[in-house]
Amino acid sequence: MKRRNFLQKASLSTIGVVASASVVACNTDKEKNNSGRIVNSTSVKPIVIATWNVPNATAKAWEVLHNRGTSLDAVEQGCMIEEADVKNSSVGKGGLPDRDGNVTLDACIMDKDGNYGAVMCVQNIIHVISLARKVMEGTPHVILAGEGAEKFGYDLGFKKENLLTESSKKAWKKWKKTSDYKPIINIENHDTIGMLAIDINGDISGACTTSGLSYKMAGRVGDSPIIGSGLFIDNEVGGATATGMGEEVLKTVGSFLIVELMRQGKTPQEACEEAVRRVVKKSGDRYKDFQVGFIAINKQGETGAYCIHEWFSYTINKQGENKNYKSAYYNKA
Ligand code: SD4
Repeated sequence: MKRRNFLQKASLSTIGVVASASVVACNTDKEKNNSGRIVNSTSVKPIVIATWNVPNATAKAWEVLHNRGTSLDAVEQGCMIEEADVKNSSVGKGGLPDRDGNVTLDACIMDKDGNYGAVMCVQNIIHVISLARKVMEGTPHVILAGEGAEKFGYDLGFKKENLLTESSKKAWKKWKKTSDYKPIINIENHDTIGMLAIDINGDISGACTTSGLSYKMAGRVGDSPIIGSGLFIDNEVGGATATGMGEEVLKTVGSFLIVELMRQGKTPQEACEEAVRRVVKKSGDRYKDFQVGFIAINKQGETGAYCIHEWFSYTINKQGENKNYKSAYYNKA
C-alpha cells in the first residue's frame, strides 16, 4: 500500500473511531509545570489511561477504582471488556487470525509489587489477561506459552472456545487471495489495549492484551506480553505501555525505557517522546511505514502519550468521565 493511501485510510477510519468516544478532546491540555517541563495536566487519582478509544474498558476500570478496588483488579476487568468485544479485531474474540487462520492471543499484567505474569500464543481462551494474572499469582513462573498456557487455563476452569468470528474468517479468506503480507501496521486497524491505573491508595498496575499483528506467521509473539516492551510498571515511579509494531517496541524495550526516563526526572510526556524518537532513530527510514504509540503515567498521576504517525488516540477516565485524546506525533511530513 502506498504510504499516502495508508495514512489517508488511517485518518478516514479513525475519525469514525474517535468520534464515538464519550468526549473527544485534542491534547490541548498539555502545559508546562513549575519547572518548565512538559506535562499533561491530569494529576488526579484514582485514574485510568488506556491505548486507543476504549471508553467501555476505561469506564469499567474506573468503576472498580471508584469502589475502592485495587489498580490490579481495575486493569484486569477493564481489559476483559475489550477481550469480549467481537468488534475489536485486535484483541480477544474477533481478533484477526494468523496466516493459517488461527487467532492467537498475547497478554501480560504487572502489579504494584513488580510481579509480572504473561501468556503468549494462546488459542481458544478469551480472557488471556485473567490467565496471565493466574500465571503471576498461582505459579512459580512468569510466562506460559501455547498449549501449556491453555492447559493451565482449562485446568482452572477457563472455557474453551473458538475465537475466530465469521467476520474475521471472512477477512482472513479475503486476505488469503493475495496473501500479501508486509510487516506494515495499518494504523487504523490495530487497537491492542494497554491500560495503566492508579488506585485510591496511589498504587499503580498495568495490563496489556492483544491478538497481535493480523496474518502474522504462526507462532509469532509481539511486544505486548513481554515485560519492559509492551508494559512496565514500577510503583515507585510510574508505568508505560505500548501499541503498534511490536518488533520495533521489542528492540528498544520501550516501556521500560519510559519508566527509567521518568525515574531520571522526565515527565511522562517527555519520556514517551524520547522513546518514540529512539524507535524512529533505530529504524532508519522504515518508521515511515509502521506505527508505534506509547502512553505513560507517573506516581503523581500525570500522563503522557506520543506516537510516530498521526491518529493514535488514548482514553483517560478520571472522576468517572471518559475522554478520548488524540496523541501528539512525531512524523509531521
Ligand atoms: C503486537 N503491539 O503484537 C502488538 C500489536 C498492536 O494494536 O499493538 N496492535 O505487535
